[in-house]
Amino acid sequence: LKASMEDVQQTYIMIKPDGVQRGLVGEIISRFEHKGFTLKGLKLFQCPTELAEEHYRDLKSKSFFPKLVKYITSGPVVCMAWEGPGIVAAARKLIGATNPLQAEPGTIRGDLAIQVGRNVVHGSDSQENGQREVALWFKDGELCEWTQEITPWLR
Ligand code: RTP
Repeated sequence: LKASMEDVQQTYIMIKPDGVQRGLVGEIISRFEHKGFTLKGLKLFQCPTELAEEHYRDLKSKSFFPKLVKYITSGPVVCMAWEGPGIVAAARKLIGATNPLQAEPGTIRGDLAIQVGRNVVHGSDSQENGQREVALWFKDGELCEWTQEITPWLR
């Protein structure tokens, strides 16, 4: 699918506990804000074990699953719903490869992390998961409708 301004999507972005502990919240939010995407939901949240397990249910069989759940529940995370054209793939690009040592410089993980088990941020990997994860982490009424004055060169 070619990227187009009409292809408006939602994605779930989460700053993981290491990102919060290291004081990277502002920096990470800025990357998405500066790109021009629209923030629809935002909260600091202590994730319960059951929710972490549900979020990462596709990884249940992996050897690192228990460690992953422990990591995600080890301290507050910042939950975000973002909207914009082609945002699911674009956000994954901004975030960079899962292993921060393989992530390109200029990406969030490429610039800010060195360990796969401490890779500071999550982004939905498909449109379907974007919808699923936004619904999983946010309750009704926690998302906002608003329009942004977008400068003509971003249209
Ligand atoms: P995320 O879901 O967090 O955005 O990450 P991803 O799609 O880039 O990577 P995925 O394969 O879905 O893995 C989810 C998270 O599990 C941790 N992980 N640890 N070998 C390991 O120890 C290992 N592999 C993956 C990472 O925190 C990864 O982001």
